[in-house]
Amino acid sequence: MTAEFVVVANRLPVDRTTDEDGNEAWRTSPGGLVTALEPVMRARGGAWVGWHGAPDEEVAPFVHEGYEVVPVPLSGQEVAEFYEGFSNATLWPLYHDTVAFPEFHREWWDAYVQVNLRFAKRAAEIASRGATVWVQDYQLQLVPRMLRELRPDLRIGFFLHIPFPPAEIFAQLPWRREILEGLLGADLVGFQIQGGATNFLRLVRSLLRLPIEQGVVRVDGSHSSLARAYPISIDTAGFQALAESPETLDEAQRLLDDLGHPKHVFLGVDRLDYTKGLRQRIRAMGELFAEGRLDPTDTVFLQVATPSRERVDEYRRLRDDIDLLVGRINSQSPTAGRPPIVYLHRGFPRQTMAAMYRIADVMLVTPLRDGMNLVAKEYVACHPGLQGALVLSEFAGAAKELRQAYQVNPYDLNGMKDVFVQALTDAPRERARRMRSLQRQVRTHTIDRWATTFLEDLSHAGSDRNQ
Ligand code: GDG
Repeated sequence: MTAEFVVVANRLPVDRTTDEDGNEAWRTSPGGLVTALEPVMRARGGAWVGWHGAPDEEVAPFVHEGYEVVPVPLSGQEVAEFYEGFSNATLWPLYHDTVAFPEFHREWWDAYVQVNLRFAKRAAEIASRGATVWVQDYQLQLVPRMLRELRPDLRIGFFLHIPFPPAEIFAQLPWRREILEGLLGADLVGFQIQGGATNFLRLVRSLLRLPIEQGVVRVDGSHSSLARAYPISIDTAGFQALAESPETLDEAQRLLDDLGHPKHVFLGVDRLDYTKGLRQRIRAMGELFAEGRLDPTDTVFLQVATPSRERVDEYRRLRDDIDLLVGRINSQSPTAGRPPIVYLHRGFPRQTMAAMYRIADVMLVTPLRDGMNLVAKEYVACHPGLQGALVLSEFAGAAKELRQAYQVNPYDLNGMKDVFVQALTDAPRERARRMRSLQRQVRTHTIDRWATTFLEDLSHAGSDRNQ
């Protein structure tokens, strides 16, 4: 089997499930990258190369939703060193403004190189002559160059879903040159916002001393690489249709019944990750309840935290911290009924998420740093009418587009508290004005447009082919 269009990502877009009779099946998995790219694959077909999620196991390729799924094996040690180590305990905190301390270990780096090479080789095997290969995200930054060396006939794109940090932070990385050179193997390197592209180009100039003109890096005599921003989005119409389906309406009703029909609902939906600003958000809400600025008898704060990376130490600590914080706030509530914070540490079907977005009067999206943040856009797509309110951190990529959200600095607790209350109490006309503008943005800038624009630019970018 070969394919003309290949996506390469650390994880496959499917999770294995086993039913009561022991039958195995594959189900589309949650997460930002998958939410964004799965509709693109369904529409275009091709192959998706990635790890299937279980260590020390070879899985044969199979077809899912009309495209080919090509599993890449990882050993238990590679999961620990490449995935949990270098990807999630070195690069993830480093690229998110060092909001947690990045760890540098040489053996993690060795595993990163080894696994990147395996992904590059697998993609090289299945890409047809002159094919387009689209490599995704921070776990695979060496793949573009490795792939170009294996297969100079390919058109290679790369998209980084997380922020690309300022030079002062990136420069800490002992392997900074290798990463930059790895990315420059692509004909087109995409970032969420222009700031990421600018940071990258500045580093290329200062560390590699390569000539750059209008975002195009001349890498060598035959290859150049364009760096540009492509803000990612969602399947807006799909989310809207889901939110309006009779099943979702029923589910929203059930949710309100369970919550005891509060007058006001605040909502947070995040992977349980230290970049998402959960500690600060929960403290701010806790203080508002404690000070009586929000009344726990008629207001609830529903916070979903999807389990994530539970084998990485920093994530375990975060989980404990949040349990403690929520427990403390709820235990001090003056009322005996439903607690002010309903905290759910588990994943939900997409339909339940849509029902939650429907019933939320105020959506709290307050990351300390975030590449884009799709939850903010999903809320705008799903919440009916014009009376919802989106509170959005200025440090999320989405803040560059969703200008009319109630923007906050998540490090400023008092400022955040004021805006949380303002978002709830502003005049209906003001809320409608903001919401109308957000809806216009999310309806015109869809995932389809994102993918089409990137792939169209990729078809013109880069090297002279030697086919
Ligand atoms: C990375 C970047 C960038 C969450 N819990 C459940 C669930 N989700 C879905 C949400 C949303 C997605 O996962 C999360 O996307 P985000 O963008 O908010 O965040 P990351 O996972 O950190 O994504 C981010 C993104 O990549 C895309 O480029 O925006 O900045 O960090 O779609 O709805 N979905 C379901 N159940 C859950 O419990 N079904």
